[in-house]
Amino acid sequence: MAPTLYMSEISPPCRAVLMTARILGLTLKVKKMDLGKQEQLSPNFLKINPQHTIPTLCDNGFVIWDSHAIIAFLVGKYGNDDELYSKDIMERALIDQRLHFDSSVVNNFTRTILNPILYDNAYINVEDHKESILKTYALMEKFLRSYPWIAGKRVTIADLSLIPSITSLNVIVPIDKEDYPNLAKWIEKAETLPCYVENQNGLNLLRDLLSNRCCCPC
Ligand SMILES: N[C@@H](CCC(=O)N[C@@H](CS)C(=O)NCC(=O)O)C(=O)O
Repeated sequence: MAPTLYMSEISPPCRAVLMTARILGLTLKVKKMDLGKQEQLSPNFLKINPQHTIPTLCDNGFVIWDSHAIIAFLVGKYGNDDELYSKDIMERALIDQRLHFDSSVVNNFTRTILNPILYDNAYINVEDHKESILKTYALMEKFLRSYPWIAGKRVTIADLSLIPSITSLNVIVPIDKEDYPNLAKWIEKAETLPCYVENQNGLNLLRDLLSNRCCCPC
């Protein structure tokens, strides 16, 4: 039976799971959640995930949440090889470092900026977030100095995780190609991946939503 994914396309970590499933050729049974209606707080969903976050995956009775854990699980269970998540100790350590960077640094912005918009119908002031977002771009630029992809010569789950996060930030504070050439190139390459379509849909929704919710556009 296909694993069930509780998700919303607008959510960057959900898009990371959709991209991973697409690259693995895995069909998911998708259950869309409306965070605006707080569906994640329904008693039924809380029984599945008491932390009430999406993405959440149910695979034959096994429940796992947090996109980073989910995509590693999907590659381990459904991947034909370890291309996306190397078993080489050093290669995997680098992938893990980038995943934790996404989880602890980049996702902070998507949470701080997007949650008030999604849950409270709030407006955001881009200027309040610009400096820290630019610092994140500067770090990504450095990470991409030695390799074309974020953790080496080929696409890994670290790219699949960071692509939705960074492209979402790009909607809020556009990435200047002159200042961040490696980062801009990485996004251009990401856009050519067949699985990118899974990011594009949600990104379009996000762009529409943010177009009338951001003050002080930069
Ligand atoms: N680190 C988590 C973040 C998950 C997360 O915060 N998801 C948001 C949507 S982008 C959510 O479910 N918010 C609902 C809530 O926290 O109640 C992941 O990567 O899955």
